[in-house]
Amino acid sequence: VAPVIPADLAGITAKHPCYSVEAHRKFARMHLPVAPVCNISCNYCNRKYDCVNESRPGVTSEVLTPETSLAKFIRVKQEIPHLSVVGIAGPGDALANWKVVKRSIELIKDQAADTIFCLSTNGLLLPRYGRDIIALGIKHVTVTVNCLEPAIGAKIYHHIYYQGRYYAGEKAAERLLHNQLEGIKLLTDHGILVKINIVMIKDINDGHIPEVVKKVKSLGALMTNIMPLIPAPGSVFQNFPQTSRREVDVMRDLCQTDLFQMRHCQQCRADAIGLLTEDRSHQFRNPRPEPAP
Ligand code: CLF
Ligand code: SF4
Repeated sequence: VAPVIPADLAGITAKHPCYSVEAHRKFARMHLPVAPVCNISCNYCNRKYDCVNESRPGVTSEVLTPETSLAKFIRVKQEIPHLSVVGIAGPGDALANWKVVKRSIELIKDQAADTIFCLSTNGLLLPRYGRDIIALGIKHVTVTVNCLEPAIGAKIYHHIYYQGRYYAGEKAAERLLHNQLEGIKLLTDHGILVKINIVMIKDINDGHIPEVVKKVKSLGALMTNIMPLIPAPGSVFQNFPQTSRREVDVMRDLCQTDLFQMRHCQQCRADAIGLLTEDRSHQFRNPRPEPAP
């Protein structure tokens, strides 16, 4: 099953290295690590690392402001002309840091209107900010949906902070899952191309993933990206087994009869830069100050 891209978004999506297999060898993406705060607590996350919903456990990225984001974008664009996408994927949640994320996007858009912007989120605040995302002209959004049932969610999420309140256990999962599904529908109803990331965790959600895929398909999602759990040291799941490549492939094969499966994800860092297959973020970190005259 191939993803069905509406004609008006086919051109830009053909240049998006995550949404298009062909594009990932030709076009680069740049992540802006402008989102340090997170509003939920996933059991596979260790806050010393970037958001695991979209990254492999690594050393936390530097955090940028809107102004330093613009300066970094200009530097990267000069060095990497085939840069097509600016994405926000942490180190926390894009929507839990919405003001900074929005300002960063606006500043870059003013300089380079042809940039494709892309967001990754846990989805808790999608009902609140979905309309702002649409108004900002963002067409590509990734939501991590690991399950549909609060009983399973309570094993994956420790707690959430929502509208000034702390929720734990099934109550937390129920609110999160509800907002994720409502948010996905809001976005797809407005033509946003929604990709769903799913972290495959053995004996927790693995048997349930085909149902998740069917559900997000019914809400209009374009594709799912089933990713292996990589147990992060210091996380609740640190001693869980890493999901093998083979197990993930078997699940993707099973689910592809329903929905297109992304198979080239590199689980990149929140400050990744370059082609998906060659991260050049180290080249652009902490620029050396100009030598004194
Ligand atoms: Fe970044 Fe994510 Fe946008 Fe891509 S990454 S915000 S959709 S521009 Fe891509 Fe990296 Fe996999 Fe993400 S390979 S972790 S899927
Ligand atoms: Fe960590 Fe990302 Fe989950 Fe937040 S959404 S707790 S940053 S994995």
